[in-house]
Order: sequence, then C-alpha cells, then structure tokens
Amino acid sequence: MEADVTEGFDIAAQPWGARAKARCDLLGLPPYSEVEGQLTRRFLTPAHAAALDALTRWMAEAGMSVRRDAAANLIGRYEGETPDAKALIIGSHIDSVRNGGRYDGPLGIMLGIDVVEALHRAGRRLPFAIEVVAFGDEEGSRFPASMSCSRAIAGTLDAMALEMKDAEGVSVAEALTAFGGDPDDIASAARDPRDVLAFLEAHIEQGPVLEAEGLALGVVTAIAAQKRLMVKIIGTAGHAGTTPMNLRKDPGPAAAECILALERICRAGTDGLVGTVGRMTALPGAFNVIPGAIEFSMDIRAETSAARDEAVITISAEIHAIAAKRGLRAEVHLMQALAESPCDPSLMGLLEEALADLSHPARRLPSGAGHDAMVMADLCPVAMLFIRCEGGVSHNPAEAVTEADCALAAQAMLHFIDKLERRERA
Ligand code: HGY
Ligand code: MN
Ligand code: MN
Repeated sequence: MEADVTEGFDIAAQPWGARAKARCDLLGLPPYSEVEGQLTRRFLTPAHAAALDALTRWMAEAGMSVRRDAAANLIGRYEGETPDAKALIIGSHIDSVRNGGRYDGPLGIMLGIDVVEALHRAGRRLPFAIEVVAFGDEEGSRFPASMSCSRAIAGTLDAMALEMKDAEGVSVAEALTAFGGDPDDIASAARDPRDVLAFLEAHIEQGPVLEAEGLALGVVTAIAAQKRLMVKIIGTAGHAGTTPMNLRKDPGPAAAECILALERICRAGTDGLVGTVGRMTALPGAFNVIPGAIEFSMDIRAETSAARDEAVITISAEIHAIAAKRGLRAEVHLMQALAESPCDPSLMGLLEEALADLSHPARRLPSGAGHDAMVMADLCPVAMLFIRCEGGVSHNPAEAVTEADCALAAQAMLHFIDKLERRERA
C-alpha cells in the first residue's frame, strides 16, 4: 500500500497525493477503525491508538521528532534553522464520526507529513520549525463536547470538559489516563503563543461548491459559529397497551413537534442558518413502554454568532411551549458553543499567491463545517485550504477525493511555505 517515494523531492514528480490518499485509505480499516467494514475511530479508543502508532512511524520517516502531549495530541516537529524557532503548525484531526469518511481530518495530517518529507529530502531548513499535529478529538463522536484536543493546545480547554462522560459512563479524564495521557497535567499541552507562527489546516470542503465550479482547491474565509445542545422532554412512562391515548404523557409526539419546529425556524433563517438533530433516544427504550422521556441533540450553526444565538433562543422557547401545551416538562442544556472564526487575511493572501503559482483560481469560500482551525485561532493566525470532495459528500463512507487534487494541495502547501519563508526572512 505504501507508495515508495525514492526519487528526488520535486513535489510535482512525487506520488505524494497518491500516498496521502492511500494512507487515509489504510487508516480506514481495522485496527485503525473500531468497526469492521466501516470507519469509526473515536477519541481515546484502541483504533485511535493504532492510528497514532502509524502516524508516529510516518512522521519519523519524514524527518520529524515525535511526541504526545498530555491531551493525547500527536506532534511531529521538523526543526527550523534554530532549535527554538517559532513553529508553523500544520494539522487536522485523526478521529472520525461513526461510519464516517476516510479523508475528513486525516488528509490534512497526511499532507502535512508529505510536505515536511519534501523539505527533509531536500535538506531544506526554514526560519521557522514545522509541527504536524494529529488532534485526537475534533468530532466529539465519543464525548458530548468536541475539539477538546485543539482546545488543550490553544489553552482554552476548561476542566469541566474532562468530566464529560461517554455512553458507557467513562469520563474524558478516565479515558485519557487509560490512553497514556495526563488529565491532571492538561495545562502542559497549552502552547505559548510566542512559540507559534501560524496554523494551516488542509481539509476536504465537505460541501459541493468547488466541485460545482470545477475547482480543486479553495481558500477558507471564515468558519461558521455553532452550538451543541441536548434536549430532554419529560413525560410519564406507561404501559403501551393499557393507557388510553387521551390519558398519556407521551414525550414522543412532543419531540416530533420540536424537531419540525427546528426545521421550520432554520429554513426561515438567514446567514446560512442550519439545524440538525443527529442523535435521539427514547427512555427506557422498549417496544411496549410509553417513554418516560425523550432526549435529542441539536446542532445549530450560522455564519454569525448572533444569527446562531437568535435561533437557539427561538427554538428553546418553542420547545418549552410545546412541552407545556402537552402537560410535559422540557430541559434544554447547552453542551458547547463555538463562535464564528475568521481566517487570517494575510495568510489567506499567501494561500492565494500559492494557488496563482499553480495557475489555480483563488476561490474564497466560508466553511459551514467546524474545524480545529476555529479553536487554534485563539492561539495564532490561521489559514485553511479546502480540497474538492466528490459530490460534496462527507460524514459518510462515500466521501471521496482524487489523487490529483491531493497532489495539487501538497504543492499549494509547499508554495505557501515558500511565501511564508520569504515573509519571515524579509
Ligand atoms: O461537525 C463538524 O462540522 C465537524 O465535522 N466536526
Ligand atoms: Mn473535519
Ligand atoms: Mn467531520
């Protein structure tokens, strides 16, 4: 499976794109996935550990020293001209959603490794170091909150996040300790802003725009604001056969009304407002029991925090009104809030110059998907390079990219580095 990269280091001649894609494909299978026949790789699982072992090898082969921090981030470092040089961090996440695609996250890590290997083979040293980071928890597919690893690096992770529990009742702190991390020393993962030059994340677009316009790459302008909430509609459990319909306190139909209300509110919204119910549970969850409660998640996003918050206030009020009308009780709990995050204009300019070098149009576009870059923006200036994905499909095993687009992305990243070097030496 491994492409044997032996000739020179002329990035255009290298099968880097093929190698980056092939490595993502390899990590799509057990032991790097928790489930046979699909990719599910959640934070702090054996599949996560296996993926870090493979990445450690590949980072070392590319000329990097490799370490893990207290938050289980994997960090490869390619030194600059001086040992204490500031770092350009290139990275993305290694965790996946359940039954997800192979490129959402890992591709940005593999391209970072390829770019460093090209520099290493050329014996090039820069006025800055390059660190390639595999963040362990961007999706939040195991614990209720997400982005905990990039928040640890950015120094914005609050202790409460470590107490969050997965479906089996295991806390982040317990899982992190078992994994070899150190929740008591999580603060040591936080980077000093004086040591970091910038953050660059290459990521599939997860949307249809680039493909629709026949473009391989795009420059991200900003990342949408998002909130994650858990809703609980509380009624009275009862016998499904003996309880007349008019005497029920059934939260099921109420939850259905709430979800329709969320759809109506978001369809009528502005600023790219979207709302999703991705997880729903009837408790106690038996065929013949009227549920005592229904729990469901809400993921609400918009290009501005204001539009996001207005929608959250409106839907929360409607949920309480729907429950009250039916003699039920509702709880709406905020699990996480991420503000909209602009990318750095000067870094966007360097990315556009890099695309111009490759005779590729400079297409700017916002990101509706969340990324570690929105968290890293609290630490340093950030830039994101989008890569076309087939049909814009993502969070789906049908997610697909081409080797040619991956190779072009690697070239664009190297040209970006060239321009960053020129800026730093000026
Ligand atoms: O949910 C998101 O936008 C990202 O894929 N975690
Ligand atoms: Mn992602
Ligand atoms: Mn994702």
